[in-house]
Amino acid sequence: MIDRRRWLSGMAAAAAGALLAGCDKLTMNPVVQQGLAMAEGLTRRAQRLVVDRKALAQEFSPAEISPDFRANGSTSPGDPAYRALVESGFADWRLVVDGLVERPLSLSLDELRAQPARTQITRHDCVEGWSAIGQWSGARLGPLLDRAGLKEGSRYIVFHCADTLDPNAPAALGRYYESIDLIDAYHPQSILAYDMNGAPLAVKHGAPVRLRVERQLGYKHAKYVMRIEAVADLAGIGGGKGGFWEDRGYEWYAGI
Ligand SMILES: Nc1nc2c(c(=O)[nH]1)N[C@H]1C(S)=C(S)[C@@H](COP(=O)(O)O)O[C@H]1N2
Ligand SMILES: [Mo]
Repeated sequence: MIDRRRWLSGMAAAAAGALLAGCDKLTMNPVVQQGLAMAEGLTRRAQRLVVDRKALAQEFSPAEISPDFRANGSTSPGDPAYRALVESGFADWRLVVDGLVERPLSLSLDELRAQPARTQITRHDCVEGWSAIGQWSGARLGPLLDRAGLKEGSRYIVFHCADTLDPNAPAALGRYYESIDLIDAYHPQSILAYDMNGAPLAVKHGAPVRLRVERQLGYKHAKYVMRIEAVADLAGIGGGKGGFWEDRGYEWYAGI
């Protein structure tokens, strides 16, 4: 099982690499994907990882919510612009949606809360080897992107965050950011969460808004989201690999 998982994650990395290299016509071809999944007699679960990107992540009952949900990575960003937002109770916070969109948006927290929403109880899996179950409520990403209107040619959604995780790196590389493709952006469980376990998101968990992208590992779930940018490719963003950790060697597609 361990070998299979390792093989699969290697394959996911290869597929992600090919995607980034622009070979999407091949890797997105269902026949090619089926063929890859059938090889080595993969289990149903493994096939799902490769073929069924639209399947829902498992949801849990309220009784299963973790009493202590660990906070990880940035937990109290010191960036002055972010501190000022915290002081004002996020009254001046705006979520910018721009890039390859017809109608750029700048939404207050109240406006975001008025968007089509979803609540889900899911398990967060960090690559460092811990998991926790929490309830998340937030604006569905798909309807938000439809409101902005994606332009033809947009293929990735980039999440720019407020926190500098690596103060020693040049500015463009020290700031946290993440990216997902349109399959995950339009996945029904992909939300911009503003509530956790029924209360407004705490600073340590990414206040006022963090991404939940439930089919992927923890580092994809960008906290402190300030700006959402639709792009054609990831080359010009940060270190060019699609995320803070990806720029440091992590896989871009971190499917669970
Ligand atoms: N902006 C930002 N988002 C981030 C991180 C971070 O350091 N900064 N850490 C990531 C990692 S590795 C994990 S496991 C989760 C942790 O979320 P939590 O603090 O709510 O547990 O956030 C992810 N999103
Ligand atoms: Mo993580």
